[in-house]
Amino acid sequence: MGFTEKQEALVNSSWEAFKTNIPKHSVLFYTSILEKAPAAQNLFSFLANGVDPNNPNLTAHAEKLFALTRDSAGQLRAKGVVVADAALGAVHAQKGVTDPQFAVVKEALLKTIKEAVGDKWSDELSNAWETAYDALAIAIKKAFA
Ligand code: HEM
Ligand code: ISQ
Repeated sequence: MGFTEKQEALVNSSWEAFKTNIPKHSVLFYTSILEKAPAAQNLFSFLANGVDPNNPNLTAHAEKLFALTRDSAGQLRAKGVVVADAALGAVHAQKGVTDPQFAVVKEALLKTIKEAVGDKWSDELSNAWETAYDALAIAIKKAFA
């Protein structure tokens, strides 16, 4: 079975939960990434001063990544496939982003969603985000060529 309406609804409702406190959730997101991949601090200009929730650049980048993953769930449900902007592929190709880095960001995203939704968390919810993220990551990597 393809990506279902229910999965899309789970992603959309938890995206709303994420948005209720973007600074807080962004801190967990970046902290989780840096725990597993300390070198990521040098990749992102907006982490130069550490994980500062008052840095609007930091929260805007996190919000963008979550928003694109949420859009990816919508594309999956509507069309069964995710297409990424060529520009998105180009940025990551230029930075030489690797599969292990995609995995680190995914784990941090799932952990953050878990915090954001609290007792609404379920395996089904987590799987829906994971599926949307994986499809988006594949789309970004395709644009690498
Ligand atoms: C830039 C999204 C995965 C590293 C960007 C940008 C977007 C984006 C939209 C453009 C600038 C911005 O608005 O942030 C995504 C999405 C991902 C993903 C949706 C996963 C599905 C990764 C991974 C890494 C990475 C795994 C490596 C750890 C970067 C870097 C930039 C960037 C270094 C340039 C940042 C800068 O301008 O300082 N990404 N990204 N991205 N991304 Fe990603
Ligand atoms: C990857 N690409 C763009 C923005 C990001 C923000 C936080 C973590 C990873 C990211």
